[in-house]
Amino acid sequence: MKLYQGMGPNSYRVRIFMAEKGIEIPMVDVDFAKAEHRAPAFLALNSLGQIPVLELDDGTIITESVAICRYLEETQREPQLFGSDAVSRAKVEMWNRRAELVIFGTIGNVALHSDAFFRERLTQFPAFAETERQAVPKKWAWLDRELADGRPFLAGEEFSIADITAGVCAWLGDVFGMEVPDDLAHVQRWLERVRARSSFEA
Ligand SMILES: N[C@@H](CCC(=O)N[C@@H](CS)C(=O)NCC(=O)O)C(=O)O
Repeated sequence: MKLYQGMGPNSYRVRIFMAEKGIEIPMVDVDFAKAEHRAPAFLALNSLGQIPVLELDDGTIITESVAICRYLEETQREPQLFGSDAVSRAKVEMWNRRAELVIFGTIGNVALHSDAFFRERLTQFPAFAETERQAVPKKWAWLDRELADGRPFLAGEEFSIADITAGVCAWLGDVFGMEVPDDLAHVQRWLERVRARSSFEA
């Protein structure tokens, strides 16, 4: 088994997930600067030309960070990062989706519509990037209101993949100059808790 990975939030999500589980597998670094993700050999692995990609020993290819994490969860149950019973699994799914759709999507749109790296991938609308940039603090404020109930992690009492996704959103925000506002005490407390985990150094 090996993981094709490199720069960016999605590879980071999978590396954190693996670190939480103590999984170590060979990694192949894909260098965007050398356009390795556009090389025919890589496109044969992932026709979208994106990382991360997990290649199993029998040649099976799994793309999409959450799908990769789900595979790893199935093959190594502990610690359980997708929930442990019907309710917690649903809550983790719910919060991972919310972190992706509400926060990741908004920060991602800023990057997609303003960063030179994506210029060839899509028609950029800088005004849309600016609107989305202004929306980011509101998304974190929404999360702050949610976390006001005092739960330690997004989906409840246990750390999960939803915290990995949202924690990586905070990291991505830092990279693009959209830090989590200081006055959001609940999100700041959660972020401190999550960032203190050694897995976030992955
Ligand atoms: N939905 C995919 C997104 C993967 C993705 O967008 N990866 C980025 C790096 S974080 C990438 O490879 N970008 C290169 C490109 O889009 O050209 C996932 O969750 O893994």
